[in-house]
Amino acid sequence: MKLIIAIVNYDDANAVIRALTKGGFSSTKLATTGGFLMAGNATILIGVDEERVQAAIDLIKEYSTSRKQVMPAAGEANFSYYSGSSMEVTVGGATIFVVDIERFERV
Ligand code: 2BA
Repeated sequence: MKLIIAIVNYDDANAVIRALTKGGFSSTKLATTGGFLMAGNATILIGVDEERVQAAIDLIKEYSTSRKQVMPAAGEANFSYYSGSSMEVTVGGATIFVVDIERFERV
């Protein structure tokens, strides 16, 4: 069994989860914050049999849209470590990690 950890744009998260549920996958959504933009995103955890990993990733890919986001200049937000002017970065579709699960139980 594998654990898929998918970081998606907050605005895409519900559509991704709906598609996963319709596809027979169980998932958990966590509210998270990206370390670079310090903006809210969503991390979706999906426990899945190895042979279905690609099917889950295909769904995540289908419902995650890549978009441009602006990193505010210092003074516009609370970025004590960043002093440059505003810059635009391309975010997503999704950042996906797949890790082995040693043990999975429902008790
Ligand atoms: P953030 O950390 O807020 O990053 C947002 C976007 O800013 C990134 O999009 C990337 O285009 C840019 N970016 C991030 N770090 C940068 C840096 N040091 N220098 C220049 N540009 C940088 P994505 O790569 O699509 O990442 C979207 C979100 O996925 C990230 O939000 C973060 O929450 C997560 N993520 C991405 N790579 C990760 C990793 N290796 N480990 C953990 N989380 C990751």
